[in-house]
Amino acid sequence: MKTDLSEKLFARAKELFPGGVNSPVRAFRGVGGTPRFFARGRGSHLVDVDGNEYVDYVLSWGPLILGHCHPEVMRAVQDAMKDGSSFGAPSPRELALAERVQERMPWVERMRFCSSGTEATTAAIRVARGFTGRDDLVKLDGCYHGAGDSLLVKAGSGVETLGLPDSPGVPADLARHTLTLPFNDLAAAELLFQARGRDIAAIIVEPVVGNMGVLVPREGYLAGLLDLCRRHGALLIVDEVMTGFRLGPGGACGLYGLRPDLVTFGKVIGGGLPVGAFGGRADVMEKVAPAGPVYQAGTLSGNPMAMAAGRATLELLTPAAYAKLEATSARLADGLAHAAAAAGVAVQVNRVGSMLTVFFTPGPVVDAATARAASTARFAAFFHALLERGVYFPPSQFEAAFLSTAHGDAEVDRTLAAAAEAFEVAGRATP
Ligand code: KE4
Repeated sequence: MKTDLSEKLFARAKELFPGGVNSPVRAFRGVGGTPRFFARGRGSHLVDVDGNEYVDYVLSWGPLILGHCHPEVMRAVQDAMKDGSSFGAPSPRELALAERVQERMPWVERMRFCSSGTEATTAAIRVARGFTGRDDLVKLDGCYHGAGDSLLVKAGSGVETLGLPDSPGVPADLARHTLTLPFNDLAAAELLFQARGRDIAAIIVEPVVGNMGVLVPREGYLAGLLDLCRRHGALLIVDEVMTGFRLGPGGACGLYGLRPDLVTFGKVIGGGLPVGAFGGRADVMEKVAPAGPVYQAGTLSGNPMAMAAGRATLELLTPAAYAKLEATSARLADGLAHAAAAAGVAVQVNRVGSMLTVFFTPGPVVDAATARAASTARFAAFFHALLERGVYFPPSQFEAAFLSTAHGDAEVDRTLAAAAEAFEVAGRATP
């Protein structure tokens, strides 16, 4: 596969950006080699600057649930742009998206739009601290909630991929207020709250973890965290930046019947344009300025173009769309498991809805510790063998692969054919 221009651009990019990228996970540090520079996307496919075409399972790390350049999303953005890209003032389009969120999640009584998932989670934590008057935050080992200072402690995603236990630059005085627990371990959470519950403002959790690879919550785990928060006067923040509107119209909260105090969104809610959001209980959200004293702000928050992209996306996510996503994702996951078995390679395929991860390990993967037991060397070999065959998986063992409504049988067939050979290649790599 010719990658001359990607290599040339990457060399130049390193003179402009740290590591040659504008977000660490893009640098292929978890798999080695040269990241592809992409020229365009259409539906389920990407084309790189050297003209190579791929079935795309990154989908901009989740936002493009309808695939690249969906005509109705593009039209909605173009129509909005004709009226103005941003006003820095209220506009009807922000109400239109908010109403579609509330149609799907009526318990989100108040919300605030911002421009990224990091802004949303950072703000939700500040609101929880302001509402409770407490400083401590509990996060789960391996969960990633964006690059906010309080959250770069045992985080997943790029932090895990780069093997950075915690990020320098976060003051120890702040980091000590972030307490970490193993995911899926309710007993550990009970013990922590018995010892420090009175100082804990909130737990923040990825309801289905995507940033350690996909980790599925045990039966009753999420409800147990909510009950624990209720009993100790803390708030539960469910981070649906990745799962929101992907796992169904009600996200993971809809799937698991959860009604948290606060929820955060990103990715799909913006349909590929920069949108984040946080919201939930009215009595909590009324603490947010200017209604209350907890400050949060953003120049481009709720900008009309992004609102239009988000609204068009949510409206196109019909029951039929979710049914197709589920059927295609199930077929891919089953096919991958069979292909690995046929190649004699031990893998675990964890999937919820249209997000999945192939872990190169024989044992079940239920938390960060068992995920870390997976062979990153075999994953890297698998990743590059797929890439060479025109299939673009996320470049890290500790990320989720995503499907869109634009992925169909042809894409799954092509992927499974490539995977059959890629598992053979991975099987020859030293674990
Ligand atoms: P952003 O600030 O990147 O929009 O959102 C942060 C965030 C918050 N919460 C969850 C559950 C997330 O998955 C994310 C971002 N996810 C990563 C992918 N694992 C974004 C990709 C990147 O960092 O470049």
